[in-house]
Order: sequence, then structure tokens, then C-alpha cells
Amino acid sequence: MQELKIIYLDEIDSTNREARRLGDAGAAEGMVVVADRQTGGKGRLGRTWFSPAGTGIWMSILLRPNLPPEKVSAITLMAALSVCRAIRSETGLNTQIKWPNDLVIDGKKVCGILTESVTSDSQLKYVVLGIGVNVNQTEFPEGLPYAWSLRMTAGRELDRERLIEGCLNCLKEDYERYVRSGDLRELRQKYEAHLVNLNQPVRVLSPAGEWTGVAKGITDGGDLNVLNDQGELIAVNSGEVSVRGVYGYI
Ligand code: BT5
Repeated sequence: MQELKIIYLDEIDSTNREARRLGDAGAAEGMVVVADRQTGGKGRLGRTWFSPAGTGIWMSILLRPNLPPEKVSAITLMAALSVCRAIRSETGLNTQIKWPNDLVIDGKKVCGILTESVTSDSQLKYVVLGIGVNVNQTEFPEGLPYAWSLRMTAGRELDRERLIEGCLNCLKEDYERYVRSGDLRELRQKYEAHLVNLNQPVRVLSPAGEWTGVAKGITDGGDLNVLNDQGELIAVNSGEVSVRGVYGYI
């Protein structure tokens, strides 16, 4: 990755949307959009992301990896690992990864990641990596029972600037490892070391239906290996499927 160039905004609809506007206008890899507040923060599959002012990290990074489109989904997992490492080293909090794109503390969600790619003639034009971290919120709306902030566990206000810098440093390092091989082979072990689902029973929510099994780790491509009740190991794709704990969110 070339040098990072950070744009700070007070308010925007969505930092992912803004990064896409920059991507369409030909901006270089390494452009980072950070906003204090998002009025239309996006989750995956059309869901919304609650992004109030003065509390969280809402940021998106423009990437231009020289890889085929099918390699992009692993970027979400790479970023989950980078942000997890950064939060651990900047705050000492025991953050874990919930496959594929969430970070959790004490079983609740402190971070979500949304990776979007733009292709033309089946070639990858660019990727927008969107990261939302709940840093200093002290409460959440009733409709978000699993939302949690770093401050709610740390018991003190945390420095968002420092966390952003820590995240970007880890991301830069992990992204270089990821583009070198085009998959997660250099990051898989570390990812699994922080994976909250590892060896845990999971409910797999796929378009074809719901089934249960035990999560056994990830593939180099970012799929989750789940041992089903018939003893078969099934690779579950991160683009199409969510997992939950058998009794709740984890
Ligand atoms: C995600 O989606 O977790 C991806 C979130 C990505 C947000 C970042 S912020 C910067 C960038 N710009 C954007 O517009 N987006 C990215 P998903 O796995 O689909 O989870 C969404 C679900 O999480 C929602 O349906 C809610 O249930 C819940 N949720 C919404 N806001 C939340 C929050 N602040 N904290 C925790 N959970 C939240």
C-alpha cells in the first residue's frame, strides 16, 4: 500500500459511500475517510449501522488490490484481525473475533466491518473497507441488544485518535501480508487465536436454511469450517452466511 491519506469529516451519510465516490473519481489506494458522525451508516445486506457523533470510529479505506474479485471477501477477515490486534494493544481489552466480520467483548458487539467491491467487466476496480468501532458510548438504543462499547468494559474514556492510528498501522501490516499471497495463509493462525467461535457450537444461518455444528477454524479463503452433526466438515462462505451461538448471539 502506498502512503495513507486521511480525510476527517464532521458528518457524512456513510464513509463507505464517500470512499466509493473517491474511488469512482480515481483516488489512489490508501485514501482513508473518517467521520465523527454518519447519518446513513451501512451494515451488511442492507442493514443500518448506528453511528452517533463524538463516540465511535467510523472510517473507510480505499484499496486497489491486484487480485480477482473472488479474493475480496477475505479482506473482511483480515481487517477483523487487524482491528482486534490494535484494540488489544492500545487498550488491553480482551477483544475477540466473531466470524467473519464482528469484534466482540464479553459476548457483545463492539465493531462491525463492511467490505464492498466495485468491478467492471469482471475485473476488480477497487475495494472499500469500512470499519465501525463503538469506542466511547455509554448506552445504546433498545433495538440494539447486542451492541457494546470499549468504554463500557474499560470503565474509562478512550482516545479515538490513538485507536485510529493503531488500527491503520495494523491494517497496513496485515494488508501487505494478504496481498502477497492473495489469501489468509499468513494470517490464519493469528485469526484463529482470537476467534471466539473456535470449537464452539454454532447455528449456521444460510439462504438454504439453518443447521448446527461446531466451528473448527477458517480456510485460507476465509470460509468457516463447521463440523456438522453427521461428522462432515463443511466450508461455510462468509458472503452468504451468518453464524450465531446455539443459545444467543455467540
Ligand atoms: C456490520 O454489519 O457489522 C458492518 C458495519 C460496518 C459499519 C462501518 S462504519 C464505517 C463504514 N461506513 C458505513 O456506512 N459502514 C461502515 P452487519 O453484520 O450487517 O451488522 C449490522 C447489525 O448490527 C444491525 O442490523 C444492528 O443489529 C447491529 N448494529 C447496528 N449499529 C450497531 C452498532 N453501532 N454497534 C453494534 N451493533 C450495531
